[in-house]
Amino acid sequence: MSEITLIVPDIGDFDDVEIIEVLVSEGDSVAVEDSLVTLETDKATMDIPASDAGTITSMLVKVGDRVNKGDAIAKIAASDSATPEATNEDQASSTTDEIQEVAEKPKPADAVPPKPVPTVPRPSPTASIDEISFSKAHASPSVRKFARELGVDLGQVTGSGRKGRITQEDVKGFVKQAMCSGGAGGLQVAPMPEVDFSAFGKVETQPLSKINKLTGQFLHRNWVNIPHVTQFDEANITELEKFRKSMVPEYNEQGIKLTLLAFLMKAVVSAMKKFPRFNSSLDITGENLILKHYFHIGIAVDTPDGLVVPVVRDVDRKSLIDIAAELGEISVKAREKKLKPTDMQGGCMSISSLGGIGGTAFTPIVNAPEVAILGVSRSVIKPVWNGEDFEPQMMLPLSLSYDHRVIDGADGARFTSYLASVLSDTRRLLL
Ligand code: CAO
Repeated sequence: MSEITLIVPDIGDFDDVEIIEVLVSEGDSVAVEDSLVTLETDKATMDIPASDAGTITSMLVKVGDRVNKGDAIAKIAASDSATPEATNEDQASSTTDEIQEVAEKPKPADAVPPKPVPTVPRPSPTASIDEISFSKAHASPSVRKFARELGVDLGQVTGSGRKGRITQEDVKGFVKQAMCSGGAGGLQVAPMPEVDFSAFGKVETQPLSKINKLTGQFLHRNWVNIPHVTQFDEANITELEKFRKSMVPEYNEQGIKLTLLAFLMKAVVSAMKKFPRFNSSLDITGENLILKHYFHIGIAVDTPDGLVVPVVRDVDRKSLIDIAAELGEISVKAREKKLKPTDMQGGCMSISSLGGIGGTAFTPIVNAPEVAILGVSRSVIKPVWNGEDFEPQMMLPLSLSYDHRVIDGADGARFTSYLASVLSDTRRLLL
């Protein structure tokens, strides 16, 4: 058995290309063409395949390293079927043709039938693969291949890698979740019956918008997978509204609409700092909490095509006025369909404000992988007992939904009580 060094082949005109994923480790057996590492250039990601088969004896690279043609990736003890006579030069002269670029063309659904995987019980992770969203998903060729083998629609998988890239672990986690929710002990629900509505009167069929379809899948997944609890509360915003309204004309002149939402975002961040579990996510195994030290807030925006949730970053470091200005910009961008996918990623907690529309309370669905969402309804003037009299006070209804796997009921109530106290006296934001 001979030792062979696996190297980076000819990767075209790229220099110093970063390794974003290492797909094998010491002791793994690899076959010829198995992917070893994933590289990312400005334009695409590419997998580097093994030129020989064998068992990896040492890995010579790690995530973050930058490599060029001819650099060593790993050493293997070549197996019998290997071709020991192949030299490094032979490997280096293999062309980029061998490397699958990420910009995979959509294929007809029957061109690449997902292989049945006996270990995954019915129902399969997805009923069918949406080829368009699959092709647009941000994932390396090896992850695409892996997803196809399991019949996973990458369009439905949330990426945990850099810039939202989907990793092999994300695909495994998706399958695991599908198994838990669909397998023995999981949800066993009868399918919806098909109804001929025209039998009861005149009807018309309207196709759902792309946003409606994507949001629908996402909300359904979150609703089914997350044990939701909604905590209701009220905040006395009489003083806050007096102050805000006194400032409105000054900022209107600068084209900035100083709405309640900017104050709410600041107050939510203050509460997240006090209760850090609200600024966390469960990892893909469901066994660890990832606590975040940044404060990005998603805002649900109602558009003619459906709901989108752009994210305002670093709310803790921005002034109320900067936040109000940014809110104005993202609302316009959302309604003009100018938001980029990255504008909607990285949120820590979301706010859904229906205050401009109406209602007294509602139960928003957690925007996973976040663990909580604050719903806000229309504020009303109510008589509030001050110990001696009833006083008219402006009360804001709060509806906080949270993931009960991460947040206890007591903490849910503490969070809204604290939030209400901050909103009733915004000087607390300075503390
Ligand atoms: N109580 C009473 N009035 C309120 C209010 C509240 N809680 N919140 C806002 N308002 C008022 C505003 O002051 C404004 O009044 P004027 O026009 O007289 O100034 C009016 O309602 C409209 O506000 P707005 O909608 O322009 O601004 P906003 O900052 O409150 O909200 C945005 C911005 C983008 C969140 C909102 O336009 C929107 O799209 N909301 C819908 C979100 C949604 O669909 N959520 C459902 C998701 S399902 O979970």
